[in-house]
Amino acid sequence: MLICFRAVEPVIGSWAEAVEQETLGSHTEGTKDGIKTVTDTVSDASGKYKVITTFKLVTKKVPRPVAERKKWKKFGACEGDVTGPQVATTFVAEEVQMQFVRNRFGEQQLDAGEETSKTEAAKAASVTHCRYCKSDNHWSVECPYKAMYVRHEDESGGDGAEKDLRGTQKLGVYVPPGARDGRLTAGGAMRSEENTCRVTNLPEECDEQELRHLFNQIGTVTRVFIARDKHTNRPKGFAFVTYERRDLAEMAIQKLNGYKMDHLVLKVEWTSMGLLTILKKQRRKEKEMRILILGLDNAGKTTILKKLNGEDIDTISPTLGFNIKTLEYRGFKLNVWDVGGQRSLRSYWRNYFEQTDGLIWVVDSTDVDRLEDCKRELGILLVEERLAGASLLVLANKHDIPSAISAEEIEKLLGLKDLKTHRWKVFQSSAVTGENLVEGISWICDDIASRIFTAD
Ligand SMILES: Nc1nc2c(ncn2[C@@H]2O[C@H](COP(=O)(O)OP(=O)(O)O)[C@@H](O)[C@H]2O)c(=O)[nH]1
Ligand SMILES: [Mg+2]
Repeated sequence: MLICFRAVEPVIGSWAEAVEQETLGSHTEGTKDGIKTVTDTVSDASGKYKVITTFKLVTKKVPRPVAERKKWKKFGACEGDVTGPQVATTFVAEEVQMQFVRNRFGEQQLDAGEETSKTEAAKAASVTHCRYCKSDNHWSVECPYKAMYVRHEDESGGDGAEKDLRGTQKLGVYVPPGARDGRLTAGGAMRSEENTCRVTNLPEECDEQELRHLFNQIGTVTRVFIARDKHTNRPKGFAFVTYERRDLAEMAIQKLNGYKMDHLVLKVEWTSMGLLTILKKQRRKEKEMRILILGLDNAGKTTILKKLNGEDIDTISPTLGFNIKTLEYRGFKLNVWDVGGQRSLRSYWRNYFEQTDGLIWVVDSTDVDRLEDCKRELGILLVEERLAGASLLVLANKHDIPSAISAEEIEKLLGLKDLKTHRWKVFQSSAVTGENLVEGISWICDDIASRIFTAD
């Protein structure tokens, strides 16, 4: 590797200049004590002069393919040159460290993020997906509920599907797995999560029979399920107990929560991860929307997001990376990304455009001086192909401040009237008072839903 450390006048700033001046006369090279001296005679309009360039020769180990590459035969204008880099056309500068903006899941990352937002981002970027309980934070093999699902799959196997509730053959009629083999009671409540309580802190020695016996003292138990390790088959310390009726489960929670079993104290509570929850969750997933909050820095994006999320808005510092929040609204799951708006971060915005259903553009209604900047940045976004069709909610924010200009004026100044490529609406808002935040979100949800979800 060659490192140039001195150039004698006239200074050749780059290899391009060197090539330009290459109407060279004589050219000599010599190496002494690890220093290579190249002497060229250059002629240009101002006359003829000598350029002496000295190089310190440094030997550096490189991977074999790189070394091999240096031996490749040259082509084109350099066809006659010897192999390896030529001083006239090669300028070795400092090494450039490459930083990848995608992680191993293919998700984009931002190097300027705060540590906390990085963790949040990492969480959000995680695509670990369990095919049993659909949770995002573990793989299928590690699913704590796997045994339960495997059992359901087993139970639903065979010809159960063709039998009706009384167990008789009834071909061509679909019977849900939960209702096969006569497992459904009259009220259809056997599997209902509503009648199920979760028992944790269960001693390892406790088996189904013992647990059923204990819980049967309250009322008829229709199902007991103890979670077991799939390799060792040892109990994992929690179980689900389903009663015939909800009031029995409620009573069990009252009576048996805190019950001493062997050396442990049982915890009995409503289940939060029953099948029904999972099914509901699954269905909700279909109602997921991805919304991006953008705007110039200081517009109030982070404050809006915090306010919507019911968080304290007194401690807000400029967003260096991004905040990701998941909000639940009217059965919709909104994945909202708040990306820093500083000029230096704007080029990163495009990393977040993928699969964006809606864009919330936040404007500081008191910052009239930057409205032109604001209009330009919005204009850049609206021609972005990946944002095509995204619903646009413009929040004319900080409306609680008397100097704020009206939403109509902002609409005019941003030139929204001519916008035909996106469905849009402007709301005057305040992240401090909460004015119109819910109304704005409601509008964007409806607008997105009308485009992307088919009727239930
Ligand atoms: N009065 C008032 N101040 C606001 C409002 N929204 C945000 N702010 C303040 O404006 C500053 C910038 O807010 P921030 O959420 O960090 O803006 P971001 O850069 O767009 O995320 C903070 O000091 C907020 O308290 C608002 O609606 N009214
Ligand atoms: Mg912010």
